[in-house]
Amino acid sequence: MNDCYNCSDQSLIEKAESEEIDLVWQRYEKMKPLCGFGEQGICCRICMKGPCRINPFGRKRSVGICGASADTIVARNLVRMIASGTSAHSLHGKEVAKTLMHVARGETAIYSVKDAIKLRNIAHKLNIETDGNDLIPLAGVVAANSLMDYSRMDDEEICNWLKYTIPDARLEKLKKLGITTSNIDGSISDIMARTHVGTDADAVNILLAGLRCALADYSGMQVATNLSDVLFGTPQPVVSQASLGVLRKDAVNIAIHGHNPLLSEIIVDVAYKMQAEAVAAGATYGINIVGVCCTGNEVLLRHGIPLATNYLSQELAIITGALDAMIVDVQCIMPSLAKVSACYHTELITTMPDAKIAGVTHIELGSGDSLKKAELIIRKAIDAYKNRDDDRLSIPAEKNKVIAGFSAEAIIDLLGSINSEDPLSPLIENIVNGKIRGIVLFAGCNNVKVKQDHNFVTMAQKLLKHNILILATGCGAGAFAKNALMNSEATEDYAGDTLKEVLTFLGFEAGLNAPLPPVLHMGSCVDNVRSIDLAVAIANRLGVDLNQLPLVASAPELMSEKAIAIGSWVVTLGIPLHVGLAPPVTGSSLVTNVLTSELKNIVDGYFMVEEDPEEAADKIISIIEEKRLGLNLDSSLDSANNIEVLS
Ligand code: NFS
Ligand code: SF4
Repeated sequence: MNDCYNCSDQSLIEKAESEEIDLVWQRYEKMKPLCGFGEQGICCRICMKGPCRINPFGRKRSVGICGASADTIVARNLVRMIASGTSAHSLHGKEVAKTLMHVARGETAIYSVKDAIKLRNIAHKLNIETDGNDLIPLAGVVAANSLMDYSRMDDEEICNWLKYTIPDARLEKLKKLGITTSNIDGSISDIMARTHVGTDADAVNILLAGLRCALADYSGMQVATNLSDVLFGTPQPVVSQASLGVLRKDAVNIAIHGHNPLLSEIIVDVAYKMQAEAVAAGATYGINIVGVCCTGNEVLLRHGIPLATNYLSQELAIITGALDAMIVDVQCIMPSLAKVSACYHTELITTMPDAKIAGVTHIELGSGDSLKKAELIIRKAIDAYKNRDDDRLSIPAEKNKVIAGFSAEAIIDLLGSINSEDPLSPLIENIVNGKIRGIVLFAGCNNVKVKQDHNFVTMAQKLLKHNILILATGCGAGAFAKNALMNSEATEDYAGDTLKEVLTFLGFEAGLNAPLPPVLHMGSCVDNVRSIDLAVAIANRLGVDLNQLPLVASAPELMSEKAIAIGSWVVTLGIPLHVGLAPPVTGSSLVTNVLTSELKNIVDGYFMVEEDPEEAADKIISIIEEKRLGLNLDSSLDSANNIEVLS
C-alpha cells in the first residue's frame, strides 16, 4: 500500500515495517473497523446513565436514556470539539500575551520587544492611544488589552481582537445574530456548561453557541499570532528547504515539534551558541535544527529553519536513524513517539507542564532558568549523536526549495514596492481584471484516512491552472513545502498563463529576480488569521464584506479539534469552506443540513464536504466564479454595479 504521497517517505515506512515498528498507518489498519456511531457523532458519553448510542436507521433507540435526540447529541459533540480547539489556540495566545506583560514589567531577561513597528501598529488597530507612550509601557497596554479578551465581565462588550479586525458589515451581522464574544475563556466554559446533561437540548441553539466559541478561537489566534510577531519579529520572505532530506549525516540533528514559539525560539537561540560543542563531538556541520508541524512553520518563517515534515509523518523523522533529539511542546505530538524513539538512539524530550508523555524525559522550559535548561537539552542531543548507529541511517535524498514568510505585512510591503501609495492595488487590479480569478486558503492537518498530502497537492495543481492564487498555513503549508509548490519553479510549472504573468511581474518588481511562488506560506495554524487580515484589507479597500470576495477556504485532510474550531469561524466570517472528510455530524440530518446549507442564509459561509480532490477543486472554482459574478467583476469596468476599485 502506498500510504505516503512522498515516495522517499514510503521507503521509510517500509524500513519501519522491516524493523517491526508500528507507525500511524499500521495502527490505523489495526483499529479498523472504526466505530460507526462515533463517526456519525451519535454516541453520547456525557453522563453515566449512558453511554448511549442512537440507532441511525430504525425507531428503536432513537433517543438517549435521558431523551436526548440524535440532533442534540451530534450538536453537543460538535461544539465540544470547537471548545477544545478554541482552548488549545487561545491558551497559546494567553501565554504569549502574559509573556509580553512580563516584558513590560521587566520580569524576564529572556524575551524582549523585537518588532516595535508591529507593536505600534497593533496599538493603532486596537484603538489604543500611542502618542507619548514609550515602547515598553505600550507593550504593557497592548498585553493588558489582549488579556482583557480572556477576562472581561461585561457580556455586552466585544473582544478587542474580534471587534477591531473584521469588516464593519461583518461585525454588525454577528452582533445582530448575538454571536459575538466578550470573553474567550467565557465562551469555552459556556459550551461546557450548556452541554452538561439536561441543559441545552435545542440543536440550533447549541450550534449558534458553537459559532460564538469559534469566534473566541479566532480572537485567541489573533492574540497568539500578533503578539508573537511583537516578541519574535514579523515574518518576511525567506528561502529554505523542506522534506526529510533536510536531515544531515554530518550534523547533530534536532527536531523541534509542536506549536508555541515561546519554547522553540529559546532552543534556536541556544543551539546557535553551542555549535562548537557539536563539532567537538564529531559532527562536522555542527547542530542542524529542523522543524516539525506548526513549530516547524513558526521557525521556518522567522529563521529560515528547514521544515522536516508535517503531522502524519512525524514518526518517520526518527525512522531515518539520523534524528538525535526531538524536542516537543504542546499539541499534535503523537504519544507513539515515545515507543518509536526508544527503538533508536533518539532523545525525546517534553518541555511543557501540561504535555508530558509517560516514561519520557521531561525538562521544563518557560521559567527563569530556561536558557540553562535549553543548554541541557541540546547537550543531551549531542550525547545521543555519539550513539548514532550509521548502519541504520536512511536519510531520503529529496528536499525541495521553499520560499516562506508571507505575513500579511510582508505581502503588503512587497506590493508596496510597486505602488507605495496604494500597496494593495496591484493585487486588487489583477483580481478585478481576472488575471487572478480568486484566492483559496488551504489550512489544516493531515489525516491517516487520506493518502498524505495527496488532496492538498492534487487540488492546488488544478486551482493554479485555473489562475487561482493559493495561501497556505499549518500542515497544509507543510504539504506544499515538501512537495515543491512553494518556489518560483512551481509558478513556471503549475500556474495558469495569467497567474504566471502576474506572479512573474510581481516577483521581478519586488526585486526577487524570479516569480513569486504560486502558493504563499503564511505560517502555522494560528497564523490563519494572517490570511484573514489580508482578506479584510482587500474587502475594506473594495468596500465589501468578506463573503463577497472570490475567496474560499479548504481543509482537505482535516483531523484535529482545532481544525473544527478554525473551520467554524471561517464560515462564520462568511467564507465557504471545503472539507475533504465529513466531520462527525452525519448522524443528524438537521445538523448536517444546517452546516452545509442553512448556515449560508445565516452567516453566508457554509461547509462543503467533497472527498474527491479533483471534484473539490472544480466545486471551488465554480464558487469563485459565482462570487466574481456577484461582484460583477468580469463585465465592463464602466458598469454601474461594478465596484469602483480604480477610483
Ligand atoms: Ni493545525 Fe498545527 Fe498540523 Fe493540524 Fe496539528 S500541527 S495547529 S492541528 S495537524 S495543521
Ligand atoms: Fe445518554 Fe443522555 Fe446521558 Fe448522553 S446525556 S449519555 S444521551 S442519558
